[in-house]
Amino acid sequence: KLEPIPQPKGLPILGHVTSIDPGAPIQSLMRLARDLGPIYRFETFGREIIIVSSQELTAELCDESRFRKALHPPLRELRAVAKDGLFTAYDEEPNWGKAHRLLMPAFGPLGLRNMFDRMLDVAEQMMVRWERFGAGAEIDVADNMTRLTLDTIALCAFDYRFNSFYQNEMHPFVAAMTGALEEGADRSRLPQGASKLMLLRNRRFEADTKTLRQVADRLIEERLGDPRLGERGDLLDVMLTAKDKETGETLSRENIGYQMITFLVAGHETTSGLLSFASFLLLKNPEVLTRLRAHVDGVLGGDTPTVQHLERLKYVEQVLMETLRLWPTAPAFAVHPLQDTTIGGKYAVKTDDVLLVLSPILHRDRKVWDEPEAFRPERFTPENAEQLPPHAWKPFGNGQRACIGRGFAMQEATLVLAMMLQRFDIELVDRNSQLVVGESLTLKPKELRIRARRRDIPA
Ligand code: MNH
Repeated sequence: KLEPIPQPKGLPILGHVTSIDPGAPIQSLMRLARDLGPIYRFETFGREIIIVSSQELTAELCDESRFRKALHPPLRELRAVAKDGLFTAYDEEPNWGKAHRLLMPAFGPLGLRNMFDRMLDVAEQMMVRWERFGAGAEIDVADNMTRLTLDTIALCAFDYRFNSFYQNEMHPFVAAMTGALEEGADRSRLPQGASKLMLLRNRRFEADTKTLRQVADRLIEERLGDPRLGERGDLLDVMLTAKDKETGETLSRENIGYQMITFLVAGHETTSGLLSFASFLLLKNPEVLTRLRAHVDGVLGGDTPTVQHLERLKYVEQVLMETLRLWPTAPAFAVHPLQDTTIGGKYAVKTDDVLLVLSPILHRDRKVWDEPEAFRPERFTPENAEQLPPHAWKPFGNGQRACIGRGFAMQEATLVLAMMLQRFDIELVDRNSQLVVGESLTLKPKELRIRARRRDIPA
């Protein structure tokens, strides 16, 4: 009783490439999922992936005794800059396990607590900047949030200041990173080998990769020569000094460089997108905004936030979780079957198939969420969240390969959103503006402009 996996009608040779908008591949896949249902086979330039987007099928794919992480095409391209760094490593590469074991504690509760003051430092810089702009200025939310999250990860992880709020032009590292990411994304859509012919682009890609590497190497050099090496206990200290218990080994210099690039890439665009989408959704849902404001005032009053406050900012967390439901900023993750198998009771899949979970559609599964398009943070009160079927909400991926920075991202985003509401009344510059979602490796709102007026902070 096997059935073929549905597929869109496509021209031979070109495959289904015509259904994909190269500027918005994820949104194209979302449209196809709406047409074709919770599983479909998709082919472009001889590369084939299977797109999955129901809770039932996703729950099967999240069973780690049957499936393991695959690198989907854009991730494979990212290996050019991040090699066997945590995000782009294959499970069986020894550096994955080593780095995972070494770094887990640094991203755990104690590690995050140690990072709090630095997160606050950068958040404060953005708040001061907005105050100085004044109530009339138009603030590009995604741009500000990207400066914030990049500065935060660099300061917390390596004690390095990009000082993005103090310059118009971002650090050369940022241009190099954006360039490399865009080239990677383009390459993943081209026929295999085509990019090899494009000399100019190749040269730029190589230059960008080299810039990333040089920034990482310089930071490593500086830290190794620092008499306080090992005393800060930040991620760089851990990587340079800690020994993996299982192998007794430290990470190699080369791999540390890849981890640093990984943290900077993985650690900023996603959180920046989250904060930007949250701002937009709040501005379009004034009842939620009002409720959130009251909650924040109740917890913080006029105080400077502390770690203790964060634990009590539960509604902020629910707002962020609901934001990640509608707009998971890392919108997909992929797996391979460990053995040839059948899913959904009727679809045959093989070990070399790439199965892509498309989270924005998964998160709108009508069997799980009523009125899936509605922005309702109450879905994530502990009582309601408990009722959800397994694997219905997967913005941070799955299992042992799930996001190591989840706690980091939630702590940072909770702090920043709470401070924003504590200090400012915000409004859209254009009340009628509709959401335009931009895509790179991640999703983020485009052209989102707000005004921020300083509030009188309650005593
Ligand atoms: Mn993050 C893996 C989403 C913030 C570092 N992250 C993943 C995966 C998703 C993801 C999804 C799994 C990808 C896959 O299976 O192929 N991450 C997010 C989201 C946010 C986020 C939605 C913010 C919101 N991530 C962060 C931050 C950091 C970080 C912040 C670092 C400070 N993420 C990682 C790393 C991995 C990862 C490292 C790879 C973990 C592993 O495979 O061991």
